[in-house]
Amino acid sequence: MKLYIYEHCPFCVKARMIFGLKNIPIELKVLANDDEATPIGMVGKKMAPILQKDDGGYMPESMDIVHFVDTHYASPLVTGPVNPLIGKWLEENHAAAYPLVLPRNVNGRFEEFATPAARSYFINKKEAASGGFEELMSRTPGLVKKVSQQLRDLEPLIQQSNACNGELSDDDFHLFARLRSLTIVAGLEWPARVAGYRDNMANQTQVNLLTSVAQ
Ligand SMILES: N[C@@H](CCC(=O)N[C@@H](CS)C(=O)NCC(=O)O)C(=O)O
Repeated sequence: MKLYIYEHCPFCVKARMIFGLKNIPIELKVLANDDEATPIGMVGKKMAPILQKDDGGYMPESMDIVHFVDTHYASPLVTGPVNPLIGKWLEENHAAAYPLVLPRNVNGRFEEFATPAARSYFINKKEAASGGFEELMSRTPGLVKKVSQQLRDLEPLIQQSNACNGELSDDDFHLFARLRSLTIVAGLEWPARVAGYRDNMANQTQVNLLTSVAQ
């Protein structure tokens, strides 16, 4: 199987996680961010992640990929219940996390931005939708303070470092993908329990954190 991804993309992280957790070999193909033709040719839309299955067919949508792989390769692992409080935390965190992470992505040395054209494509598209990156960067101090408080609020919700609700569930895909994105932000305060979960999940899923390119 092949998984088409962008390295910065949290949805792609969710899809990558299930392969790491089940120790299933997967060929990762990083799409250039300005390559519209390849994903449109595969699924009719410019998006990632896209799984190319063993039968040659293509599957988009991160959580569909997670559930497909989980139920078709060895015994299912993602069997635990979700906690609505994790969903609520993710929703509330999004407004502060997104403007912190978005402008930093272009300086993350990701393969999808290897060419100036791919980098400009991303900047133009995202600035049109979310505002200028310079203005977003200027909001850093307040947003870092806010997200650091949210990470403190998250701490009591994490039951185990290998599954936030004690048994692996969809929540782990959404939560680890968000925490991994946040590791591109320098200066956040990570409570010990949240950092332990982040680091353990990175090991278990074989998905790299972004600490080395944090800004
Ligand atoms: N619901 C989709 C969302 C995927 C998604 O929004 N991916 C982004 C990349 S982070 C994308 O392809 N955006 C279009 C673009 O980059 O032009 C999923 O869960 O897989």
